[in-house]
Amino acid sequence: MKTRHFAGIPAIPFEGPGTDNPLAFRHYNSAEVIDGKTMKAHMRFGIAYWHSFRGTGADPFGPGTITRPWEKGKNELAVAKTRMDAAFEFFQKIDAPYWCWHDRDIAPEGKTLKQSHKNLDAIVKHAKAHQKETGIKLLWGTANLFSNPRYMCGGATNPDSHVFAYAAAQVKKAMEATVELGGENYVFWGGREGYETLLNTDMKREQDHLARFLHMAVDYAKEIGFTGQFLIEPKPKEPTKHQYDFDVASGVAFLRTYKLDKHFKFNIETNHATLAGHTFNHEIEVAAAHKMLGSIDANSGDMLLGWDTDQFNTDVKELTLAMVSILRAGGLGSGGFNFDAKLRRPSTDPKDLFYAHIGGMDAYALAFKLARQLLADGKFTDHVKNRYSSFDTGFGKEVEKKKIGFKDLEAIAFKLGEPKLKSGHQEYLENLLNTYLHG
Ligand code: XUL
Ligand code: CO
Repeated sequence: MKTRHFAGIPAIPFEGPGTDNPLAFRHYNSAEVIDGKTMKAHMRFGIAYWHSFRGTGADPFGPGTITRPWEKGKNELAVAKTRMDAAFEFFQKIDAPYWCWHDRDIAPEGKTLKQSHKNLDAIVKHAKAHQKETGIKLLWGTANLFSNPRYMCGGATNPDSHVFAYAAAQVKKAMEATVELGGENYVFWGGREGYETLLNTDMKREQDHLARFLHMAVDYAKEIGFTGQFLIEPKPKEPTKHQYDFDVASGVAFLRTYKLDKHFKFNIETNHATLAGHTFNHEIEVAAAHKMLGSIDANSGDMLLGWDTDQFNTDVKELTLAMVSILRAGGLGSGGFNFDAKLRRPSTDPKDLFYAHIGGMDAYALAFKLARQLLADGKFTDHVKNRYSSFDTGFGKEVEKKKIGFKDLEAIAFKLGEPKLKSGHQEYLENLLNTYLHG
């Protein structure tokens, strides 16, 4: 492994829970084999290029605080290449098998669309060489249809067909780049696909356009041989006041309405779930119920702030509950855990990038192990199964088998009289959960 950009920081070793080395894993042992698969293969961790290599710590009140030594020079393309060298050094040192990008994170936007395409081609070539050398793979690619002012009113939902065409050209190219780099998924997050006010918006027409756009992507995938999974990433708001892919449930309704459900699954992001007023594992359960659980954008929000803070998640309880739902659903398939998370503005030391990912990876690895144990013991599963057992036999079973209706049930209710209250035992279950987390 070449070490140049993070010279003072070694490849992060696994040292186990007893270590006091802050630059070591305590729970994520990438080589550990569980059920015939390494932890690396189970976890499928990905690094988000935009936060970890384009994030500067800038916020609406002040400029960036995080300056990296490779971010200098007039030739934007040359800087982009050096930045990518640093990124691959980091991916290797942190022992993550995947990375994820937006087109504009990895390559500078040119003065014309043609120039932007050319820049992307050059960078994709550079990335391909890095991937070959390191064995690091692309979890997913996506197009940034939200930063450039042309997309101020959306890409696929823009009222101007000219912008729609531009967005289509950009996604076409980003899909080609994803194929070129062997990407296993392609993501659509509609940051500005929504509206600010209905006074100027034809909502139905915009949603029709969005669906049309996604169908075009599906058609083009066939043309270029992209066999990866398409993913929708719901988020209720920010930057747009109301976004069309509000949450998983509204996403399912949208995809079904427009006959896109066979082609898409969900990329669920923790902080987007909480912004929608849901828990992370609620969103996972909704997607799993529809067999549409695709991938995870691993981060967390802040209970006291109402926006997308994109923090690294070290909440083992939240992650264990999420992992239980993911494992029960049969895993993520071609998806993975992508750290769509950024350093806090005052975290300016390159070591912070390592601490942040070590914490996130360790928390997920520990949650994975705890969830496996919890499921293997079967206590929660048995409890839930038992709670619904009156639907396993008798008239309950007939309800599920669609054999009886209101008249039969009225007769049964007359006969049985008032139902007895059956406790949900929530506090008992919360205590039981704590025994897994804290012994
Ligand atoms: C924004 C967000 C995006 C998507 C990719 O909240 O999550 O970074 O993950 O466009
Ligand atoms: Co995301």
